[in-house]
Parts: sequence; structure tokens; C-alpha cells
Amino acid sequence: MDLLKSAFKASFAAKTEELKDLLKANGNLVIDQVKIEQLHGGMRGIKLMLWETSSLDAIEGIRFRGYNIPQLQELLPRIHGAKEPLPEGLFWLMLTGEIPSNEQVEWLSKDWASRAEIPQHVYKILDSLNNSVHPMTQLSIGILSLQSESIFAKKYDEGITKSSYWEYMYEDTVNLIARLPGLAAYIYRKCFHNSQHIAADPSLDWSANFAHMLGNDSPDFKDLMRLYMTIHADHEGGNASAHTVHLIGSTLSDAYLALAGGINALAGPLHGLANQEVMDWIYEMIAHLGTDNPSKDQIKEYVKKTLSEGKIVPGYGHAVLRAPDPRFLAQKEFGKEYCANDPLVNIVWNVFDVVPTILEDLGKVKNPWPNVDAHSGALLEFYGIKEHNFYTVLFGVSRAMGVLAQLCWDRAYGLPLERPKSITTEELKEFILQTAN
Ligand code: HAX
Repeated sequence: MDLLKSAFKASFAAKTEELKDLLKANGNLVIDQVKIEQLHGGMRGIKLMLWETSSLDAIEGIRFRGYNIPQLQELLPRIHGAKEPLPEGLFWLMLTGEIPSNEQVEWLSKDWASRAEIPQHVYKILDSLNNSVHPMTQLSIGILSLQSESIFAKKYDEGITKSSYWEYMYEDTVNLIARLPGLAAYIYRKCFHNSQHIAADPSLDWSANFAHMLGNDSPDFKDLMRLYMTIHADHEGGNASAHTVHLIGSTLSDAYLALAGGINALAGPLHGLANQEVMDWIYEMIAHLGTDNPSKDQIKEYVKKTLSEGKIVPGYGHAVLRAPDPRFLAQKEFGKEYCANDPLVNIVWNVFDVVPTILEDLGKVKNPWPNVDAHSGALLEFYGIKEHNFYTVLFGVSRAMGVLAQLCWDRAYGLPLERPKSITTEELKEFILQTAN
């Protein structure tokens, strides 16, 4: 059994026993109550899922196995001259609860590089797609085409015991994560660089190799990719992409089928597609105002125009967060170090200075602060990745790490099929009537 697989096994073995005892003793305790407004309002805040890899605090932001973003940046290993920690370390942490050593991260990097080969039929399917097909749709199709490689599906078909599900889920998970940069880079070079593909360099770490295959070998861009891949990886279980993967996985669909579903959820403008929308919105503002150096007053007027047309300001607001997203702030710090004079980056910062007050004044927006998607596009554009409709693909590659690590936990715990109860409006009316009497 490989290094991480055995570390994961040790980690979940103890927790599974603990969880069993906990359920036995406390299974009837009520943890939450549901208001009718929550039933109608997107189930906000209802506690109804186990999720081990991360947990979201409304003010502090995301914590991965208890560590917030600044702590992760300090503690996770940086190897081979990287200035940013490697996301491989975060994946190790999500599965084991332990910050890995440099040697463990180095091993994982090499393990992923050795699993990265993509079968030819996947490329053929991608090549058959017209470039007008959105890159997120192509990513979803690419992942589905890779499903031919699922070890879990094959073993399930042959007949396996429930106690071994986790093992094959682990294999699918790491194989899929290993292949995603190659898949995403293939889509990028096919759509935007005339199918001039760049071969993988297995001597590089996962993110650096991704940067290389996209076409930018600068050390700074490799560090941006390490940062980007780390901070987008997970946001607890209730967000649409994570919950979709968990739900699909609960039917014992394999990692490929489950992740493709999550990618489709991420492709919505209220979720991951917001990073594309932010950049499109900034470019529309630049065109409307006739300057790529708009003043804060000009930005204010444009924000008001956007709202007066009944549109949302992309990159702002959140269903859980009630403070500036630490993932936004981490990117701002990166920007200050590497591209403080870039006009587009400065627009992002000026938008940050004016938007929260305007949204707050509307009186209905619960969180007027920027989320992760408000910043990422400007940094990518600085390093030459200028195609806005590709941005959510990068988010998807990173998000795969968190949701697939959790899928391993789901199978290790033997979590059952997810099946909540829905009711009709008539039943709701009846309930209200009965409660009133
Ligand atoms: N611009 C304008 N209006 C906004 C707004 C924004 N950025 N954010 C919220 N509102 C509005 C809502 O549309 C809603 O209006 P109505 O009552 O008229 O329908 C009202 O304020 C209350 O909404 P809320 O309770 O504050 O927010 P929700 O939990 O319902 O929605 C969203 C959270 C993220 C969907 C929302 O803030 C939004 O649409 N933001 C812009 C899109 C965006 O950036 N999405 C990415 C979020 C992070 C993420 O998942 N990244 O992948």
C-alpha cells in the first residue's frame, strides 16, 4: 500500500470507530431545526452533512482540517525553490489531518506525475468538440470520457465488499487528480493556441507542470498556480459543486461521474463561473467608460448602473461568508508582490474600495465583501492567460482535490445514499394549518 493510502487508512480507522460510538450514544440528539424560509431559501445554514476536509467560518473564512489560509501558507511545505506551498501538501492534510513533511510532498508529487497519462480516446473526444463549446463543458466531457479508467466501477462490477470501497475510491481519486492538469491544458491549447500542445514535464510538481503545459514557464506564474490550486481546493460541503459530488458519490457512482457533476455545478454564474463574469464585467466597464484607468468615482457610477439594470455585481457576496474572503486577500497579497502596477489589478483593488459600501446601502445584501472570484482573473491575465471563459476550468481542477478527498472519506465511513425529504406547497399549507391549530 502506498505512503498516502496507508496514512489515510490509519487516519480514518481511528475516526470511524470514534464516529460509530458517537452515533450510538448521541444519534437522537437534535442538531438543527429548519425554518420554512430556509426550506424555500436554498437551505441556507442547515446542518445536514458530514464533511471532514474543511469547514467554513463566516468571518475567518475557510479552515482546512483546522488551519486557515495564512496558517497553511506558513506551514505547508514549499520544495524545490517554490515560494508558495504545494497543493499536494494540502491534499495530504485533507486526507490525514497531518501537515506533511517535505519528503512526503515530494513523494506525492512524483506519485501524481506517474499517474498522469491520459488515454488517446479522451483526446479524440475532445478534438471532436467544436471550440464554441464552453471550456467548462469540455472539461466535464473530458472527465466523463476518462470514466473508462475507473477502478472503482470495474471492481464494483466484479463484486467487492463495502469495507474495501475506500481503497478503489482512493485509486480513482489520485488518478483523476493526476490527470486533470493535462486534460485542462489540452482544452486550453486546443481552444486558444491552435492545438499546439505542450508535453508534460514529469520532473515538475503538479502545479508547475500545469503552468508549463498551459504555456508559461516563468517561476512566478508557477507560484501563482500553486497558490491558486491551494486556495480554491475546498469550501466545506454545502457549496453547490461540493454537495453535488457528495450526492452523486452517495449512489456509489465513481469519482469520474461524481466530479463531472460537480464541475457542471461549478459552471454556474452564481458559483465558479463568477471568475469569468468578473473579468467580462470589468472589460465592459472599461469599454463603457472609454478608459482602462477609471477613477473610483467612475467605478462607483458603473456599479450603480449595473445594479439599476437589475444585474448583480459579480465577485461580491457570499451565502456563508460575512467578511472579505481570505482567498481574495491572499491573491491581493500576491498581486502586491508581483504586479502592483498592473492597470487591471489596480482596477480590481479600486472596485474593492467602492463596491462594499454601495452593496451595503442596498440594505438587502447579507455580505457586501469580495469573494475568491473577484481577484483571480486579473492575476491570470497578467501572466498571459487572457481567455476569460477558461478561468472556471482552473477553479475546477483545484476544487477536484477537496471534493475527491472527501469522497474517499465518504466511502471510508460507509456513508449511505443521500435522500432528504421534499414537500409540496399543498403539504406545506397543511403543515402551517395544523401548527396554527
Ligand atoms: N450584487 C447584487 N446583488 C446581490 C449581490 C451582488 N453581488 N449579492 C447578493 N445580492 C442580492 C441577491 O441577489 C438578493 O437579491 P433579491 O432578494 O432581490 O433576490 C439579496 O442581495 C440577498 O442575497 P444574499 O442573501 O446576500 O445572498 P445569497 O446567499 O442569496 O447569494 C451569492 C449569494 C454569491 C449567489 C450572491 O451574493 C451573488 O449573486 N453574488 C454575485 C455572484 C458571485 O460572485 N458568485 C460567486 C460566489 C462565490 C463562489 O461560489 N465562488 O465560486
